[in-house]
Amino acid sequence: MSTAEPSHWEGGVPVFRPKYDEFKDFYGYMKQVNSFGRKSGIVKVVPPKEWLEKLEVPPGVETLQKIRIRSPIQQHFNGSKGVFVVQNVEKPKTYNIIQWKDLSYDYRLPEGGGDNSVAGRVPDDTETTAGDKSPSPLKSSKVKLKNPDSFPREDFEEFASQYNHDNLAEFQDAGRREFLENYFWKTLAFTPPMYGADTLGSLFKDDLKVWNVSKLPNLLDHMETKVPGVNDSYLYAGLWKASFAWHLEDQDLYSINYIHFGAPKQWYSVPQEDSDRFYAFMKEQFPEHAAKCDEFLRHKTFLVSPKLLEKNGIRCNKITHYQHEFIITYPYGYHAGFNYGYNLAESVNFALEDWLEIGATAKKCLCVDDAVGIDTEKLKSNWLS
Ligand code: AKG
Repeated sequence: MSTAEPSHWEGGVPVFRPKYDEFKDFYGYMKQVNSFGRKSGIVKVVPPKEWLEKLEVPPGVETLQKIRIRSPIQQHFNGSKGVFVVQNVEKPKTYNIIQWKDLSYDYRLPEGGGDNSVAGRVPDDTETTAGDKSPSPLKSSKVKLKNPDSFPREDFEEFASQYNHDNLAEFQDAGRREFLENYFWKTLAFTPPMYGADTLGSLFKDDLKVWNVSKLPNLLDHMETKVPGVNDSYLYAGLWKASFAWHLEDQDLYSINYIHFGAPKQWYSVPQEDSDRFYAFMKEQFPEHAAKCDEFLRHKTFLVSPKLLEKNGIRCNKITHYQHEFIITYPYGYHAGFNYGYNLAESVNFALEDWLEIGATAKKCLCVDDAVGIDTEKLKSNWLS
């Protein structure tokens, strides 16, 4: 079998820029990059322009209208010095995308850092800068309080020209990103971010046959039922500081994450060679939780900073994931991260043949009764028949 070569490496993460001909066969391409991801924990795939041209960019009014962010979580972080436990409090509220963007103005990024930052420079009056007082999309402070289903089509027509993050350019500045990343780890416990995570749905058009996250050809097509987030895609509506704690996927599956629009995500991954040492380190940091459940990291509530991991001899890869790019996560590749601001991503699990053995021996967390349990023998026989 042929192996694809990364175009370059970033923070220990291989980055692939396939030509459309190599890219179009999702399953085949995943096999070609597998040996890299099975070592680095995650890889980035930058899709070719021919694929991007097939997408609805910018999203049409109907697409924007159908987005719903249901029961977002407020993430309360407890801890200090790079070690945190998150408590997720579900908010019984539904937002449409206009309301979600409006909410992002309550979760502004701090000023500072970088060559082009607002610090030490007066912005001209045409630009929207982080931390300034931009008007809300529909010029009303009551937008958030309205019924998400009551917005007329005209509101979405107006919003269609401003659906994206207002200042994407700032994330291209390495100094600005470094400032924000350090700020994130220093102030994580100060104000609880909001995350619209795990909402069933897809933003891909049904007729997209190539790399459509909601219908990727893979082994999980042979499952007999749809399991939300596992073989049915989830949408993730991010805001500044909204985080995903260190974890492996359910039953140690693969996952894929695509940012449709908005601010980037910061990702961290532990190379599989260090995963046992990482687990032992996490046990030391969170002894009470570890004593109650061997699979405590599946609770997705524990964050430690990359700096602390490195200080303790555990390698931590890192990469920034921009809109219109994919990150793939691999079995035994612990990963974590956060969002740099308002964005919308889509993610799902998948499996290659080599997962059958992995899935058969994956350990389950018994604290929750709805832990995913795919019958790998049945899947194998469905797949072979
Ligand atoms: C995944 O896609 O596998 C993740 O862990 C990231 C989820 C997120 O974007 O919050």
